[in-house]
Amino acid sequence: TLSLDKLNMCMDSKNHKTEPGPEGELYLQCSPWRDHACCTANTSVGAHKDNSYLYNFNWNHCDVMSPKCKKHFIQDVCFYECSPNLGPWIHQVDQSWRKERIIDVPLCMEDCHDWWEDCKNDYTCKSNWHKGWDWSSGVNKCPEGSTCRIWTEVYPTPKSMCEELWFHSYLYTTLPKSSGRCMQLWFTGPNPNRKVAEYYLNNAQ
Ligand code: FOL
Repeated sequence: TLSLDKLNMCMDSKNHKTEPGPEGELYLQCSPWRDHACCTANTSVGAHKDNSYLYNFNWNHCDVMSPKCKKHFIQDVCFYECSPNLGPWIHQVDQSWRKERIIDVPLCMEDCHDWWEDCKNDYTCKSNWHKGWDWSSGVNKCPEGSTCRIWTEVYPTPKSMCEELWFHSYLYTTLPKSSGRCMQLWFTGPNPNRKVAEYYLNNAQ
C-alpha cells in the first residue's frame, strides 16, 4: 500500500529500505537507530568501511583521513542511511543514483562544530563532494586541475563545511541540541529527531 507519513518514512535513494522498522542489531556507530531504522544491518556495516559498497566513496582522496575526522563521516552516513525522520526535508531529484535527497536539514551546532574541529587538520581537493570527481578508477579521485588543500582553506568555517560538503543536505544553525529544534547526528538512547521533525512539519520553514 502507498502511504506517506512524513514523520515515519525512508527516502527513495540507493540503499534505503522502503519503510522504517526495527533491525535488532546495527553496527557500532549506527546502533542508536536499531529500534527504528531505514538502513539494514548490511548498510550499517558498509557505513564503517573505506571505499564501501554503499557508494564506493573514497574518504582518503587526499592524504589518509584521520580517524577522528572519519568518525564524523561514518556518523553522517549512519544518519543519512538510517534516519526515519527526514520526511520534512526530502525532495525529488533527477540523479542517476537516487530519486530523492535531503535539503537543508537543520543541524545542531555542536554536531557541525565538532565535525569541523576534528577535521580541520585534514586535506581535501573539493568543497562539494557530491559532484565532479574522477570516477575512472571505480572510486572517486581528485579531478584533474584540483589540488589537495588544508581543510580550513576549503572550508573556512563550520557552516561552510556543513552546508557545502553534501551540497546543502544540511542547514547550519546556531541551535544547541538542548533546543529540540535541530537534528542530531550524535545521540544515545531514544532518537530525539522525531520530535524535531514534527516541529518543522507543523511550523513550515
Ligand atoms: N550524507 C548526507 N548527509 N547527505 C548526502 O546526500 C549524502 N550522500 C552520500 C553520502 N553521505 C551523505 C553519497 N555520496 C556520488 C558522489 C557522492 C555520493 C554519492 C555519489 C557520485 O557518483 N558523484 C558523481 C555525480 C553523480 C550524479 O550526480 O549523477 C560525480 O560527479 O562525482
